[in-house]
Parts: sequence; C-alpha cells; structure tokens
Amino acid sequence: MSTSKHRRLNAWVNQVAEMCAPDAVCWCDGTRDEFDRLMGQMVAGGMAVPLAKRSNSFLFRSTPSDVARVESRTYISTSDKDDAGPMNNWVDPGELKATMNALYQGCMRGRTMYVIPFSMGPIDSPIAKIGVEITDSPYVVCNMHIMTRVGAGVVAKLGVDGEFIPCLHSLGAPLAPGEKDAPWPCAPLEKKYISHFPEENLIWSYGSGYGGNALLGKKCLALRIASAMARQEGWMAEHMLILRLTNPAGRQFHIAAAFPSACGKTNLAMLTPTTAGWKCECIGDDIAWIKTGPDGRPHAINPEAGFFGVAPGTSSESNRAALETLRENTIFTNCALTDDGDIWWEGMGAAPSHAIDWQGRSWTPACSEPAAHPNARFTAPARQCPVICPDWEKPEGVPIDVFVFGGRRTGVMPLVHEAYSWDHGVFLGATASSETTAANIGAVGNLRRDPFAMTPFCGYNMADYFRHWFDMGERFGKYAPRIFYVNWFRRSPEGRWLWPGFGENSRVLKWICERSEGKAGAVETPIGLMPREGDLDLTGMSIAGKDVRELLRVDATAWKAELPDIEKHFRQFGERLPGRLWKQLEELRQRLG
Ligand code: SAT
Ligand code: MN
Repeated sequence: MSTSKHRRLNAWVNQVAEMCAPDAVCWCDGTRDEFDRLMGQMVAGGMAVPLAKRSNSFLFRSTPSDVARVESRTYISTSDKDDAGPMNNWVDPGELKATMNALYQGCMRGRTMYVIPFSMGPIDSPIAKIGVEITDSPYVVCNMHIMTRVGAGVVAKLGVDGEFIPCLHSLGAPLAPGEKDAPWPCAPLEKKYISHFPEENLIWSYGSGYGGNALLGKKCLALRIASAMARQEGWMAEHMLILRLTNPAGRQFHIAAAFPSACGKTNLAMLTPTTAGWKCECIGDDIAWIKTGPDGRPHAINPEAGFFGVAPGTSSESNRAALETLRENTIFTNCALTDDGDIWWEGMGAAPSHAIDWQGRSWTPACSEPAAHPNARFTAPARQCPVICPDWEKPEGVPIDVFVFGGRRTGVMPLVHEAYSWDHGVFLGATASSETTAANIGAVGNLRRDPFAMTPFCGYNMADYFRHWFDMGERFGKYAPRIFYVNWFRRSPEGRWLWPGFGENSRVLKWICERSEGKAGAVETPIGLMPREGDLDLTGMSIAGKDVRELLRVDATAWKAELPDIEKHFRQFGERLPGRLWKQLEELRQRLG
C-alpha cells in the first residue's frame, strides 16, 4: 500500500507497476525491520552469506559479467546530440525510451517491486534533493538504506506535491512461475542500459545489479542528473571527496578533491596525518554538492550517507579508519569468504590459508587469480567512521578553501603543483588525465583524459561544464578556492613507487593549506607553482633526496610531448570549447619554451 499522498508519485508508481508487472509492490520505510526482513529473505534464497565475524554484515557474490559500472552502456539522452557532447554516449530520447519500454514490459514478473523514497543530503539541508527509486532488487534496497536517507522523513518532506527525481531500475530478469532465481540476477551486456534524460530529470536503468548502475542515487542522480541541474541553477555537483584538516593552531581547512574512481579518494578522505599536530576528519568520500552560502563562500555537502568503497588494498596501514567503519552493519560484494566466516581481500594483510573466492570457488594463496575481485566493494554507514567530522551532516555544509585534482600517472605529472589563477586551475581540471581502473568494465591501465574526474559522470556537454566552472569562479569572486593538482602514483624509471602515499599525503596537504593562507613558499615553473625541496615538511620521513627531486621534477620535454594530446582533447569540443582554455594552452606552450 502506498504511504504517500503525492498524486504524481503514486501515478508514476502505478504506471511502472502496470508496465513491469511485478508480483507485489512494496513501499520502503528505511527501517531496521525492513533491512532485516529483506536480508533474511536473501540469506534464505542463497544470495547473501551472513558473516559470523561481523554483526549484521553480509557477503554477496555477483555474476562475473556484472562487476562494475558499464560506461559503454551509459547514455545521456538529450533532444540535441550536441547537448550530451563528445564524451557521452547518446541515443535520441524517443528511440531510447522505445527500446527500454519494450525491455521493461513484464520485466519484474515473479519479483517484488520496491519503491524507495530517498534524500540525497541531510533531509533538512537546503542543498539536498529527493529521489524515488523503483527497483526489483532487494540488494539495491539494502544498499540504498546505507548509502542514502530512506524513509518517513523523506515522504513527509515530499508532501503532496514536492519535487522528486524518478529513478527506475530493473535487473531485467523476470521469473517464470516456479522458476528458481539466480544468485545474482541480471541481463546480458547488450541489454544493459544506464540512461539519463536530463531535460526531464529522469533516470532509467536496466539489466545490471551492481554499484553505480543500480544504486541510482549515487552516480546517476548525485552526479549525472545533478550536474545538469547544477549548471541550470548555478551550483556544482562534483566527483569529489570532502575533508577537514585542522592545523596545530586549531585553524580548519576544508578541501574538496576530485580523482577518478579507484584512485584513493576514500583513503585520502580518512587519512591519518603523519604531520605533527595535524588532524583530518572525513565529510565525504565520493561526491560533493557545492553552493554559494549566505556568506558568499562556496559550501559543500556530502549528498550520501554511506561509503561504497573499493575493498582491495584497504588495510590497517592504508586506511585504518575505513577498516573500523566496516566492523558491523556492512554489505560486502565480491570479497573472499574466510573459513571462520569473515571477509578478506588482496592487500588486507596476511592471506588466509584457505578461502572461498568471489566466484564461490575454493581458493588458496597458491591460486593464480585473486580471491577478491579488483572492484570488490564495501557498503558501510558513514556515521560508523571513527574520523567522521562532527559537522558532516550540517545542512549548510562546510566552506571550501581548496580544490584538488588528480589521477593515476606513472610519469610526467609531479607530486603537486598549484594553479597560477582560477583560469589556470580550470585548465588543470579540464586536462586531468589518469590510467583507467577496474571500477569500469573495460581495459585497465590505459591513459585517458578524465577532466575533473567527471568523464563518466557529466550529465551534459563537457565543454559547457568547463564554461560552468569559469562562471562559478566569477560567482565565487574573492572566495574562489585555490586550485592544486596532485599525483601520488609517480614511479621511478625502474617502476618503483616514488611516494609512499596514504598518511604521508598529509605532507602535501599541509603545503596546500599553508599556501592557501599565504604562508608556504613556492617556485614558479612552466606548469604551475611548486614547493621547493625545503617547502614540503618531510620531517621524520625516510625518503631519499633524489626521489623527492624526481617527484618534483618538471620534465619540459615530456610536457611538450603532452601538448598535442591536450590539443586533440580540446578539438573534440569544436566551437563549444571556451576560448579561455585555448588561451591557457597557449600560455603553457610559451612557458615550456
Ligand atoms: O559503482 S560506482 O560507480 O558506484 C563506484 C565508482 O566507480 O566510483
Ligand atoms: Mn566515485
């Protein structure tokens, strides 16, 4: 029965139920009872494994074809193709809807259809937005409980005519009468569609049950649709972590940092500083919604309520706070199961002598394949994080002092550099590059331009997004955050990591914060402002001087060799690319000599 008195919502739910033909419709209330009931059903059905070692925690194993986002099947569907731009897949809305309507016919047969009213952002925040996801996956419901705010408060805020973003999701795996369900139902790749209609703030997803393809509040709403809304409404939806650093004198700095998926955002957001007297607190690990506050400064909220983090590599050395967050009430997907009823993954610590791998097969350390999938994930409530910032749910958000961009680059890109100006900073974001990771289905390790870490997440033409950044710079005026670019992933010619990363990244952040207060020194280089050797606090760190010099080296020849690729990247946008970016490229060319 509907608990909502919202006519448009009820009408949409009825219409979807008619089309998808589920056996039952269930309105979700976000309660612990609901979570327990759905998990109980999934355990009984063999889809979830309760973990003896972690209270209220469960392991799921997906099917090997459904292990990550599918950028190749993700669409921005606008009436004019140019409004989606050259970095998005596009199909005409009429055509895409016809295709998907045919797929949706009867697609929930034999299943329950769940209606999930959720808020992205604290319900009382002026920056928050409401979505309603319809799904036939109880796994999605339980994940949405953790990742968003679900329930009565949202329904109350919606009232009888409140705005909401409809998000329709189906696994695309109807059941015939009496047919036994698969452990991880989904549709084959060529039937998967992750579709966005930004002109009507609508999301239609079909055929995948994994992560960003299925938890529609995250990438689909909070980034693709929200980025398009933000441009219209004069704010920003960014693929950024948010953290607070407090220096020994008690001064707070808020940093928003954009890195592609699986490049260490969660680890940076929860960092344990090695710089004496500095403290780090996490506000968010993936998405920032940024609006000008009444004081004129940019304020950011984390629209999410949980972390959907990459599991492999997470250890008490790399991210102790994350491990503590996962102690209970956590959903694990595609991790290995140990014989004593716990989870394990590569890079967690000593390998168990025996385990069940992510595909349900017996595994020992002698096996050639990893026990956990490289894109195995945990879904955990943010409030469980021991370094969560006490202000993380403040409705007005936190004031941002600094933007940081980055990616994975084994060469060329130094440890850190600072933009000369807002325009130069937008240029750094627009030309950001990174090697691809397992967070998307496709080749891993390929270098690509990933502007602002938004390549897979920008809901409109990226050239217009660049222009929006210039506009926001003007809107922020004297409060425009300083802009930096970092690279933790540079290697020596022999292939050794030059920088230890993790907690030691606080040394770079310290320099960044001190630059923002006009304290730390820097030297002008062709690519931007950089610390001289003495400007970085390396006290107590064992790193060879030659490695530091290599990390901070600007190789003009290698940089000149990048220019044609940047030019090619810019050219794909044609006339739509802001001239201010061409000007920046020209100035870089001249500084490189
Ligand atoms: O699967 S998600 O898109 O949510 C994770 C990621 O790629 O960041
Ligand atoms: Mn992400």
